[in-house]
Amino acid sequence: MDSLTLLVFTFPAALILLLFIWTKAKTGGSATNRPPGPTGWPLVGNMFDLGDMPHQTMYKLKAKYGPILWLKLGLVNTMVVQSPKVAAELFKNHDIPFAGRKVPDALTAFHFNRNALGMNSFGPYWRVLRRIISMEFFVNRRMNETEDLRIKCTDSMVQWIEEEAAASRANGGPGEVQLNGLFFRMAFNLLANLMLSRDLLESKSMEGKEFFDCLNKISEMAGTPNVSDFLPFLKWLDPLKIKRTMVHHMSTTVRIASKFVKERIEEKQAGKQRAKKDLLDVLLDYEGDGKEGPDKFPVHGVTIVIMEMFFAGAETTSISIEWGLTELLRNPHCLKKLQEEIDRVVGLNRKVKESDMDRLPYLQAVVKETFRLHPAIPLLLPRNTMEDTKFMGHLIPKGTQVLVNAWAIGRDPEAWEDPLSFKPERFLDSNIEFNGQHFGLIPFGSGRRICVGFALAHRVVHLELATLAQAFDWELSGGVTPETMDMQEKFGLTLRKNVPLKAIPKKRIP
Ligand code: HEM
Ligand SMILES: *[C@@H]1O[C@H](CO)[C@@H](O)[C@H](O)[C@H]1NC(C)=O
Ligand SMILES: CC(=O)N[C@H]1CO[C@H](CO)[C@@H](O)[C@@H]1O
Repeated sequence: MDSLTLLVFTFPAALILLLFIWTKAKTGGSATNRPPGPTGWPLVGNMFDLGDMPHQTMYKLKAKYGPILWLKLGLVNTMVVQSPKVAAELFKNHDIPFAGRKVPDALTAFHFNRNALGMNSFGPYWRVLRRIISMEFFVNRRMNETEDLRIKCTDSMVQWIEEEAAASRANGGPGEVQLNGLFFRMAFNLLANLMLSRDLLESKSMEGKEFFDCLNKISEMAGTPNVSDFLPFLKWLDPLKIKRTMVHHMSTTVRIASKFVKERIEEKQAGKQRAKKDLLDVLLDYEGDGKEGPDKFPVHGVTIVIMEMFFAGAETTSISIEWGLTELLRNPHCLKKLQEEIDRVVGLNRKVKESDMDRLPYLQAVVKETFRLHPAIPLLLPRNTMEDTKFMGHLIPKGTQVLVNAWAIGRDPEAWEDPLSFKPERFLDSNIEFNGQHFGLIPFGSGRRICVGFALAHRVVHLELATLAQAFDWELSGGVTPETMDMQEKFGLTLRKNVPLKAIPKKRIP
């Protein structure tokens, strides 16, 4: 019997048995001083109550149980934070006890979790790695130096869009372009330039393409939660073959990434220096102070961090751009207002650049409104409670998984007027930012574990949306109208658009 068959047979049998015993375990409630939550089934808890849109189900449960929800996902105690007030309490007053990470089983392959920044436990290794990456790479000074790379990758994206439109017309089509893949390519290409000083897409070698394909697959898989994450005793079965498939793609990615790292080490040994340090230089040049963290980052560790930046940055950035453009097409008056602003401030004779952003308040409002309704990682990255913690009158045991429903918080009717409508105007007279200081808008999280790539993502999303609005007028095709556009989501670690956005670009600038 293979493991799947075994699962299929043993699972229902166990369930039926437990139904007979009929002891619906009470998971929430005051007896244990846990937050309130729905009663769970024995063993599986609330795992199958959440459906395929867990963020939406949790949001609905808020009406009944309030802003702190207690769930049992298999054997994993889970606390879900669903209002700005509770998020503020968590990040401002209890950040450290909740600063660990819950690691999905699939990400233990290749010790990914022990080497990556985002999956590492809270401690000296994480702290040193985080400090180096944020102070020596994602700082504004360094980001300023790499604007030319973002402009180059943006130009390529515009060119790909034109080429695809032309190809469609050449085939007798309307000139329609499916955009998600092009946005992902742009983000991937940019990360390769910034992290590795390599143009992986344009190089003739197969490596770039192989790397791209594997990353694409892994990003997809990392989001599928799996039975063994919640019922750890099934781990050895690897019920859905997640880990095995993951390991396969991951080993290719590790192989290619470690080759890049080794080549760089050889270059350094040969005394070659580059004018601008990329992330790989920053990681390899690091030397510890002997007080905290390692003396050097191990080669495997560097390889994993480089890979991680691609997972963390490519898909999040590209789906945010897709959702943003989708909202602009669904609300044509917003696109028009944005284009008027850009025409007034920048004009049509030159391209938008990063230093224009301060003078484009409506663009900034569009980006905020996009992040409010479509946070790329709807439940943020799962935190792990490092010690028994008293939180707002509840006792949260060590090992509890903490999810922050940024999607629900962005739609909280107490925090937002008319929360379901896309209205960038709401931000024009407000000082709300998404930098983790305003708890009604936390697409990048907050506290010590806030997104380390924030500065980059901030620049890229503004620049791309501005460019897409400046360079093109957009039309829908195939009988789709702004009113009938499909807005369904597809849940994973990231929140994708279920039906990819397609539109016809009409060139505005000569
Ligand atoms: C629109 C784009 C992005 C969004 C919405 C986003 C969102 C997030 C969120 C919600 C977290 C978890 C925060 C928490 O636990 O409180 C996170 C962490 C992280 N992000 Fe991003 N991110 C984006 C782009 C990027 C980029 C471009 C990079 C790097 C190139 C990046 C690298 C990371 C890393 C390494 C972490 C883990 C940090 C840690 O655990 O210490 N992200 N991001
Ligand atoms: C980065 O560039 C912007 C303008 O493009 C400038 O205002 C800012 O001072 C620069 N920051 C640093 C740290 O160099
Ligand atoms: C909970 C669960 O079973 N999640 C996913 C596990 O992986 C498979 C295949 O990747 C998905 O189809 C399941 O939804």
